[in-house]
Amino acid sequence: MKKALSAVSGIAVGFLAATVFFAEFGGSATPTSTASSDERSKAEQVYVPFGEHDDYYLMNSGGHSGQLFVYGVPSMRHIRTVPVFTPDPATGYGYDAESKEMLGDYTWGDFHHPALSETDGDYDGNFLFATDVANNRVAAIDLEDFHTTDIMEVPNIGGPHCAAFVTENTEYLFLPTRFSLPFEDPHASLDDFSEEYRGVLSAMIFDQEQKTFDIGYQVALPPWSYDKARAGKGVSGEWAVITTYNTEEATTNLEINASQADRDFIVLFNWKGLEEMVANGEYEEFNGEKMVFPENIDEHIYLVPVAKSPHGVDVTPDGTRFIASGKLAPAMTVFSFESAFEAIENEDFSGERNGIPVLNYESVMEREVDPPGALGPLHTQFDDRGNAYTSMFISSEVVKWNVDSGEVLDRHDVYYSPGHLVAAHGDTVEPHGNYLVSLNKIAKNNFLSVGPSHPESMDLFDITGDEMVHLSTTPVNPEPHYGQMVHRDVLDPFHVYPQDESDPLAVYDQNDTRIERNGDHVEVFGITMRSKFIFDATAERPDVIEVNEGDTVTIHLTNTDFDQDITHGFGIMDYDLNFEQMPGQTKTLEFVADKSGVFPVYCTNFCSALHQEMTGYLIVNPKE
Ligand SMILES: [Cu+2]
Repeated sequence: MKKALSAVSGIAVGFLAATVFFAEFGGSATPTSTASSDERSKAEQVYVPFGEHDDYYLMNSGGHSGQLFVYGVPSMRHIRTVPVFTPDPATGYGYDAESKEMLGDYTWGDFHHPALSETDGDYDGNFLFATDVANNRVAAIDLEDFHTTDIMEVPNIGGPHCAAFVTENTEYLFLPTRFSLPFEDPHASLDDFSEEYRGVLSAMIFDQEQKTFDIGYQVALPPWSYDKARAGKGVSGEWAVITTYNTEEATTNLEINASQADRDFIVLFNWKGLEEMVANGEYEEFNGEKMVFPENIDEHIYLVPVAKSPHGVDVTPDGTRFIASGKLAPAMTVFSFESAFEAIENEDFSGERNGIPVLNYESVMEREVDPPGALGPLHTQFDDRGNAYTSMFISSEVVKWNVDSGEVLDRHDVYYSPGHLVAAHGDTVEPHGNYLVSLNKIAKNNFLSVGPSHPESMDLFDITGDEMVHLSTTPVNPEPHYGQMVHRDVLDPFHVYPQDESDPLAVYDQNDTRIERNGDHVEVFGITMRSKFIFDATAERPDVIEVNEGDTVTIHLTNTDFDQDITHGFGIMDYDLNFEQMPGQTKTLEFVADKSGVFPVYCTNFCSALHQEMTGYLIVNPKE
């Protein structure tokens, strides 16, 4: 495994190069002019010399921007924005026919927790999954080209905040939801919340060959809010855990009313058992889905009491324990999966809620870890030496502690108010134990002021030693709810779309370019290449499309520059249309020519010395 080794060699190379760099440009690198040698060594650790690449990809959710942000670690440089739930003119996502259909009519999404696909409990680099809390959508980003490949709107659910968390071999992604909604009667009154509402969990399946989602089954959970979820690993591989809050079933002023009970619950369920039940036809058809009702079965779904209003729940790399962090209780609670299985076996229950057995807290809980003065524990990541790292939202720090003993080993401030932490492979069976990033909600005055709205921020830590070393702080696009840090060797993106002779819309030879008219439908089969558009090679002006006002126009374009990084664009002035076209790619634009006149078209993505000449015209003749 590369991990620590590459970090160490990276530091050594970085040190050499940085020495040269700082020697040459000594005066301009302001922070070093007054920095101690200790500070310089931090700078060298995050410096990636020209010609070298970062060790890790950090893929952060972009919250209500609906986008994915990709950074390099340790440099923390922003490398790419990938649009997922939101249209993006820079790439034409949401403009071309295929992505427009995928997005539907939505103009925003609330991208929460990203999850990489896994094989044997570690990232396999194939896909990244995302959920949209605002519009009940789930998306897959293909990591071969870093583009969104499928989006599905999931019925019956109310904001998949807990998602997406995948099982060890990406059998399922679970989408438990933040809001409970009316179940049978879509207009059921809030007065009847406890009887008429449900918080539905959706077990999603992703077909990696077809690159499409499907729903395996759904579970009609009690009318509570579901906050975070994790799939088990190894011994707990067939199980998953979800935190709940508002088990008070309050319908207003949740700040107070959902914080009354001393304990909420973790839902512990056996996804494999539920899968087998559903395969045997033991479910009820509900609104087109296979729905399981926990109160009607006597196995597979249990509740574990937990300190009030928990937020995160995380599973240790070896899969033996799950750790809940109570945002209103200052402790991390360590639970044993094996004790839970034993309690289930022995029916060691303290009662039931909504028809679901509640396991005896004392039997399942292993220890409560309560570092003095540490407030607001939220999320936990892991290293490769048996240690856990938990973010403290209120006391703005990371606490490092040993999972086996509960001993607190180190604490370090972050700047400020951390939500999630993300470590290198930090939620897999094999964490790398070298880098940890704190995703902070607040930056205050860390960066140049850009007005009243301050950026969020990321703190990078070196966690290879006994003490965490703070390396850098970086502004970050809002809002990173979570991230995935994956080693660069796991991914292998391609650079040019392969020629696809079976695609009837693709044109690879200038002689095949053409403009076809069928009634009031005009269809263009054209080419983009350095440095021109060819819509019809036989025409007097091959770079002109002439249509009549009111025509439906379909333009298929193929970029025939099969060269790395020769990307073109296609923008039509005054028609609010633009897309990016990567090497070898075929894309389609569809619109109604509802304005007459002469409209320049041009390449929007700088491509060559004669990029400025890469133009043409759309001529729309007025109605007679
Ligand atoms: Cu171009």
